Amino acid sequence: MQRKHLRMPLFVIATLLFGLKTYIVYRFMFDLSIENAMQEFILFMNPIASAYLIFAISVWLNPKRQMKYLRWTALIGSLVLFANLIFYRNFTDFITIPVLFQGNNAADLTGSFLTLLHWEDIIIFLDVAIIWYLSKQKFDLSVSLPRSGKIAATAVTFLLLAGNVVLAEVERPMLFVRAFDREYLVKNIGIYNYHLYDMTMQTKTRAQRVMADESEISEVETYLDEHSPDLKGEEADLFGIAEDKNVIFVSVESFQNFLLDSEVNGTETTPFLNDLKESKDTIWFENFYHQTAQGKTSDSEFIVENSLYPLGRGAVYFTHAQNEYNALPEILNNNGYQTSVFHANNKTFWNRDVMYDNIGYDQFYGEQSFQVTPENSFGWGLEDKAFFEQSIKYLQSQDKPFYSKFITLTHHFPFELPEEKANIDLYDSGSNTLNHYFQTARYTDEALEKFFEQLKQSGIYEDSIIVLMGDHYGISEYHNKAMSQFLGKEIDGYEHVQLQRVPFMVHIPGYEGGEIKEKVVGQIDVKPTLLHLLGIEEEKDLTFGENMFADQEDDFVAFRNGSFVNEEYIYTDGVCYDRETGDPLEGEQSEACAPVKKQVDQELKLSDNVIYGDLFRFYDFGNSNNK
Ligand code: GP9
Ligand code: MN
Repeated sequence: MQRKHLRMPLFVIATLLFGLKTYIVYRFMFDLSIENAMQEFILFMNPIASAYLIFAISVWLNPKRQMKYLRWTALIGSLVLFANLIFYRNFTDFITIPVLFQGNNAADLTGSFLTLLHWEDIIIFLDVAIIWYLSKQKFDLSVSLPRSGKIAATAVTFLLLAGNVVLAEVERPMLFVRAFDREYLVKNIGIYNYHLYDMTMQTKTRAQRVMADESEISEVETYLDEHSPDLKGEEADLFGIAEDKNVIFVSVESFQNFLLDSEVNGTETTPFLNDLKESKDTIWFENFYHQTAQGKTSDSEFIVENSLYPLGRGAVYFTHAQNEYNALPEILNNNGYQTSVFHANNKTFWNRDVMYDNIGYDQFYGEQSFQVTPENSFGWGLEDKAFFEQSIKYLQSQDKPFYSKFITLTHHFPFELPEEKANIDLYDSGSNTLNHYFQTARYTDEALEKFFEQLKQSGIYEDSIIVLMGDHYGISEYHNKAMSQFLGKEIDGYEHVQLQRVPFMVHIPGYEGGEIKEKVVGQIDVKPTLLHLLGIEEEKDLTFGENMFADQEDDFVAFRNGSFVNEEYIYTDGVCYDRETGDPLEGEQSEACAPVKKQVDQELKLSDNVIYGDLFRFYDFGNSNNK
């Protein structure tokens, strides 16, 4: 084999090109926060280490196979990077294995997909084109090394990797333990090693169910006994106020609190909800937080139904739909309620058909139950106004009392609305998403107003309580710049957490005791709160949330990434803020969050154990539905 000495082997060229390209993409196309020179260096180094890891394996192959291996791995690696970038633009997050198996969702996302493509994405495939071209040339860029040379080339891989891991660990101690923070992982070890890590985690959690045993559920029980206030339901004033009434629960898509009382060019965004929250028949929790993670709407449903935390990776609705639960619909069924869900989307989206069946909903009115025409649909499908209107006849046919959950759809990313249906101007900022956000929010506000009127006309209103809840954020961190223009302030960690507040209103026709509650509460508290209002007292249940009407104020709202809010503090990204002033606490004071943080971590872990180990199968809820 004749080779010119000056020729650089293709695996080295590929390492440099691919590594550099990946660095450019991390640095300029993702929105990763780089705080110091060390982080910058790690970000630069890890793509080169990863690229070398992938390409250096080729030295063990014969020259022809080497070329084939290099061009295909470069292409596959680039596709992985590209898929993550698209996913990131939508969710400010990285792909996990469970998310990959949510194929139906990906297919339904085609409408949003085009808006997530940018012309500069071509960069991702430039090096592939070069590597492909070089690998096909007559001049030979392969290497044939003696065995010792092959071993040496491979040894360099381990050196680079070890260097990377050591630097990452110095920069972020316990990086691998705190895996829920995917951004840290990607920044420090790169997207490819992150995927390897994710695969290992996946295998580990699968094994967890097999390994789980009964003693683990006692641990959860003991923790909940120790940390729940000893408060009998009847002691709080609203116990049973909605007894025997129908419950209409509306999960309002992507609705954040900052929409309430906001204006665009002098026009109110949500006139109906603004009035509703002040109504004498409404109790509005103004400090109510969503606690969802990768499973978005389905996570919010899961939290509300089970008072358990969602998972840090994937959507529980997909990953653990067959588990044993003691969910709200099952409990309501046992108490004489008919239970149903209304949502005008494909029934399999988020694996809802499977999960709903498992947790006991009697009916699911999906897309097939509605008349969807070109006139009454756009974006994600049937528009909210038609959705509510067409649902009334089904509601009337329910046996009373009933519990019906409605999930709206129009106010969903990318928040686009036909011009003639928009009754408020577009906002004007650098973010197209935020600019549109107000128009669809206004549309959904109008749809809710009409829904209330229809409920009144059909005679359902008087015998029902109506609960409205925002499912999760609609404007991700990716739009912080535009958000800070809108709010007129910088979005730091504190503001980011505060932006996770979503509407939670309990409307009780004829109540007249309406008020605005300041208490810090979250989605995890919804299940015990609804049961309290309905006067249902479960002898045995395991819930991480608490009745929002109870007086105790030592509780916290934990987020999936380990951040939390309680009455005094907001903790996020390692900073403890004074909740009142928004100031970060310094010196010794900054330790104030530590004890709560410890409990938050413990609680998230116990909830995970319940899900991964399917631990409720070992617990007797004293309920005929449970096996
Ligand atoms: C889909 C709808 C939206 O059916 O609930 O889901 P999301 O993308 O918000 O999780
Ligand atoms: Mn949603």
